[in-house]
Amino acid sequence: MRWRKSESALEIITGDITAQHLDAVVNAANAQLAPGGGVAGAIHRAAGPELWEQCRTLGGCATGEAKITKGFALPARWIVHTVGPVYGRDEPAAELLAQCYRESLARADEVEATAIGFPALSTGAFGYPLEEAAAVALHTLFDALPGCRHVGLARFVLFGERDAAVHREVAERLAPEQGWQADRPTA
Ligand code: AR6
Repeated sequence: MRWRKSESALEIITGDITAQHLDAVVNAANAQLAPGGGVAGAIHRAAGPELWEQCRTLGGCATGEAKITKGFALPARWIVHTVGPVYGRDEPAAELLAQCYRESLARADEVEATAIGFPALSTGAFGYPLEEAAAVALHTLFDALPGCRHVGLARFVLFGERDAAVHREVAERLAPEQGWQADRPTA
């Protein structure tokens, strides 16, 4: 499913973030930018040990910030590492989560990436309820994408059909309020 607003597009698909052939993919990182479980584990495994070599030079990452590295063995040229809020601990959670999406877009835009893939940040180990997180994420991307100089496509890559369905429902609700249109394929 795809939505459009002038030159910008947003897609929601099921898949594996590490397999995306996009300029940049986002890592749901930890504060040390170390290999962990979930998305971070998958990205470090697929990118190879050179990723940790670069990450360890970056001095960690605060909640809501984003830092960029090369993609190494990933199909993506860049990896944007951002640390989402731990639900129930890091406050204000919605603001911090929105900041992760805005900062990730900003890092990708700085290196002139034109397409970026996002996992559902904070919704795994960090415990953010999926539908609440989807509303924050989609509202933020619908708001910030048209302001990017280079990034024209944001693709949400969800691990399961249920997660994708929740994101599609939230997007259907928010898109018209934010001036985005569903891009339905013509037969
Ligand atoms: N592609 C797409 N989505 C995935 C993939 C994948 N390969 N793997 C998992 N997901 P999480 P967080 C989904 O836990 O909540 C790590 O240990 C997953 O089903 O990766 O931000 C880090 O080191 C879930 O819906 O991220 C941090 O310490 C979503 O991606 C901590 O977990 C996010 O799950 C970060 O926790």
